[in-house]
Amino acid sequence: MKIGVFDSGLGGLTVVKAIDKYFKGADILYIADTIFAPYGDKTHEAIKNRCILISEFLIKNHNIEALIVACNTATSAAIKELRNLYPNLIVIGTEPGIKPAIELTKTLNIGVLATTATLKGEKYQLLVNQLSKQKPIKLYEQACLGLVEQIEKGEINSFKTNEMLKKWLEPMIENSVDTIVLGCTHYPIVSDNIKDIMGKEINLIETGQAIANRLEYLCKIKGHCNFDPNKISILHTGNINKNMIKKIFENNKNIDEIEVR
Ligand code: DGN
Repeated sequence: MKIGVFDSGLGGLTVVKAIDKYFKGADILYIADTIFAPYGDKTHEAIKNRCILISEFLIKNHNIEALIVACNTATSAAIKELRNLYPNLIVIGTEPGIKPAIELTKTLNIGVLATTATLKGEKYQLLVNQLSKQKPIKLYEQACLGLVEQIEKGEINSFKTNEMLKKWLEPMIENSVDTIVLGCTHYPIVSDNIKDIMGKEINLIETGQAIANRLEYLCKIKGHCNFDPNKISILHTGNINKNMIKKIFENNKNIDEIEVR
C-alpha cells in the first residue's frame, strides 16, 4: 500500500519508524520539506499552502492511498483543509498525546514540549479544554524555540542542545511533572537527553505508534490489506543530514534517498 508521509525535515521519520515497526505492507514515500523548514515559525496560512502543494505532489505523482501529516505544526494548520480536499483518501494527522498523558500521570502535573505554532493553534487549545475537564491536571507548556534546528543539524548531544533542554525542563522538575508530551515529531530524537535531565522515571509520550495503529484500523475498514515487506523512500526538498537518518533507523534499514527541488 502506497503511503505518503511528510514533515519539515527529519522529525516525521520518528513516525515512519513506528509505521515500519507496527504496520505491514507499507510502501512509504517520505517527504522531508527541508527547504521550507522550520514550519514552527511560519504563519498558519503559509504552512497550509505548503501542505496542499506537497499532498498534491504525493497524490498526482505517486498515487498514494494514505496521507500522513507527520508533523504537529502542519496538522494544526492544515488537517481540516486536507480532509476536505481529499475525502476519498485516508488522511491522518499528528497531535500532542495529551489523552494518554492524562491516563498515565500520577502527580497530575504534565509537561508539553511543542513548537509555538502548535501551542498557539486552535486545535491544541480545543484538545486541552476538552480533556482537562476529565481530571484536574496542570499543564507546563514549553515552546522549544530552536530545538528543531539543533536536531536537523545533528547536534543532539551538543552542550547548547542540553543547556536549552535543561532550561525548559527545570520548571517541570520543580513542579513534580511525571509525564511529558513530546508535541513535535522531532523531539523523540532527543528523548534520551530528556530522560537524563528529568530522571529515568519520567513518562514520555510520542505519537508514532498511535498513528500506526490508526492507519491499520482505517486500512481494514477500507479493505486495504497487503503484507509485502515495507519499503521506505525519502525525498528531500533541500539539504538533509544523512547521518541523522542512519541514527534514527539505528543503521538497520535500507532506504532510498532522493533530492527533489
Ligand atoms: N516535526 C514538526 C512538528 O511535529 O511540529 C516540527 C515542525 C517544524 O518545522 N518546526
